[in-house]
Order: sequence, then structure tokens, then C-alpha cells
Amino acid sequence: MIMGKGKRLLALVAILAAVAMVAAGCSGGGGGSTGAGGGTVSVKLAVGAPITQGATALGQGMERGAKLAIMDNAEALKAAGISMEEFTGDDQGDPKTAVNVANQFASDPQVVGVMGHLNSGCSIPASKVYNKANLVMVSPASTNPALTEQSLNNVFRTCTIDSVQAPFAADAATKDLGFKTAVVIDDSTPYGEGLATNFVSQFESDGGKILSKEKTTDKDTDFNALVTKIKSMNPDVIYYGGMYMSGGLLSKQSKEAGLKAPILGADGLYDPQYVKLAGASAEGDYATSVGLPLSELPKGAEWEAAYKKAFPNDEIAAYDTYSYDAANVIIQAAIKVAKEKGASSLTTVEGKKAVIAAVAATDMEGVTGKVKFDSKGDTENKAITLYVVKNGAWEPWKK
Ligand code: ABU
Repeated sequence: MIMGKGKRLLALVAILAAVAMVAAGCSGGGGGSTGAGGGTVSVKLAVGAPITQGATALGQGMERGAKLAIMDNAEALKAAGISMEEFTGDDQGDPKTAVNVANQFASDPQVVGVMGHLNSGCSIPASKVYNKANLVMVSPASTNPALTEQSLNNVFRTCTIDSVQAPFAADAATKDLGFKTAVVIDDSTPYGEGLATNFVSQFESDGGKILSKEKTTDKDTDFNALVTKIKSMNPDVIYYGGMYMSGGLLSKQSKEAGLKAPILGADGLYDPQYVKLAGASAEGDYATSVGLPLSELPKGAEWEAAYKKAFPNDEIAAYDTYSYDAANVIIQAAIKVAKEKGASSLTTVEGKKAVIAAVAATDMEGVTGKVKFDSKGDTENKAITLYVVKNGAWEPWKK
């Protein structure tokens, strides 16, 4: 098409204006573009996790899960007018730090949702902050039942809960492993206490005898006095409600003191770091974890190959798949809202409320299996696997 001088000038002005609009949307400032008009709106998928302190092996895995989910959805996000970046807040596994992180996320309009936190003791107080900000939260790993018993409409999780996990362990202990007596220890966190309570009640109802209930803290590293006390009781098994950092040391110190009873714990122990910390003492220890082994999941092999390509130097940690699915839930919700209301709505209260509604309606086949939430925000996937340490690695024992 041939244009006169005046028309060419007008066309140039129009092009410059369009370029300026797109640039505003891509600048990281968020609110400058409409998305629906062809610009791209910059948003953040927040990840609340322990990165430098606490259960860092699991927390760093959560970050990788979120990054991979964003990479895998790059085209769909772009088509919906969304430029999404992963945005980590390091909660250090500490409830007060988690609330600070939550406030930071809540005050940032670009944050469209939070994948996190890992520790139930962090997720529970942080969830209240997100609720006030109309921000969706999907935890991949916080298993204490109390998280979803607060009647908060913005709270979901892709992992099942400790009132499923701990009774599964108690049934396996009494019915499959033949343990008749147990000492139960918890680390005084909501997670550890919830596991202990649920284990004790099922172990006793199965006919087992609890010899003693003991308390430690999640920061403890010296269990020698406790181990001496437990040795005199000679239990068949020690149930430990806590994380791998302390659990690995408990295993090492108890076996070195001559205790024969294996440690039995939950998903917080199910990490290669547990075996590294306990060394040879870990042989024969047990842990439940949520879901099925990756090798048995229909999408497992394909996902593992993509993960290894993206992160060739990292081991897959217990919650990477659950984090991937949790991030994907938020991403799919953001795409749906962007298509219905325009991508720029994602930075508004109305858009954030729509994201919560879209997450609540999730019904998808994830890497971990079906991802669908009940009215409380808990997953309908209640699979649990019991693992044992054999030849220096966790391997499945019972599903
Ligand atoms: N479920 C493993 C992470 C620990 C927690 O729920 O506190």
C-alpha cells in the first residue's frame, strides 16, 4: 500500500505508541498494559520455601518444580498475554520469617499466587495473610490437617494430610512389620505433633502399646540423653514426627548407642539427606511419603526426563512433583482468568479472586495423578507409600 507523507507520519506515531504500550507491560511494573490489547502483562508466581535454612533440600526442590512448570507452559502463557516469572521468598522454615515473606508477597500486585509453603508451621500463619490479600495459596507439602481446617477459601494443597499418612504408618507397623511396642517422639512443631497424635491413636487401636511419648525440638542435634532413656524401654520401633535434618541424627545416635529399633517417620524424613546424615545407621529405617513412586506414575518418566534436562545437576526431592503440580494449578488458573477478563486483571483484586475460584475448580491430570480439591481445599489424591532404606537409598516397601 502506498501512503502520502501525512499518512506515513500518522502511521509512524501509531506504531511508536503501540511499542510504548508493550514496553510498559514488559517492564516488570505490571500495571501498565492491558494484555487483552496485545501487550504482555508481567506477573509473578511466588514460591514460599526454606532456601538457606531448614529443610533446604526440599525447599530448593520446590523452586525447581515451579520453574519447570513455568517453562513447560511458556507458549500458553504467552498466548494469554502473560509474562510470568518465578519469585522466591526464603522463609527459612521459620514461622515468623514466613509471615514476613507472606506480607511481601501480599503487598506486591504482580504476585498472582503463592506455591508454598513447605512447613505446616509456616503455611498456617502465612495462609491468613494471603487470605486477607485475596491471594491463592497452594501448598505442595504442608501436611498438617489444621491448614485446611481454617475455612479459608484461598487455601489448597496438592499433598495429602497427616491424618492419612500417620495411620498408614501405624497400620504398616502393626500389621505388616509385626511391631508391638513403640516409643513416639515429636519435634514440637505442628507437623511433628500432628503426626505423633495420629500415629499413637491408630497404633493403639491396632493393639500396639506406646511405651513413651517424648518431645524434642526441630533444632535439636544431640539426642544422646533421650536415646539412653529409650534404650532401657527396648521398643520394637521408634516413631519420629519431624524432619530429615534431626531425624537423620536421631537414627545415627540411637544405632550407635546400641538401639536395634528402626526409626519410622513420615515425608519429612523421605530425602536422600536423611541417609547421608545417618550413614549406615539408616539401613532398615522407614518413612511414609505422599503419593506413588515416580516410576509408577503415568507421566513420571516423561516428567523425569524434562526435569533432568532442565536441572542436570540436581536430585529430584520428595516434593518436586507436588510443587510442579501446585505451580501448574496456579498457572492454569491465571491463564483462564487472563482469557476471560484480560491479563491485566491478574494484578487486580477482582482478578485475584477469579484466580482463587479457578483453582477451586481445578480438575486435571498432574504428574502426581489427579489434581482435584475437596470443599476444604484438600486433594482427593490420598495415595501414600512406605519406603525403607536399603543399600543406602530409599526404596518403596508398601503402597
Ligand atoms: N510434610 C512435610 C513438610 C513438613 C510439614 O508439613 O510441616
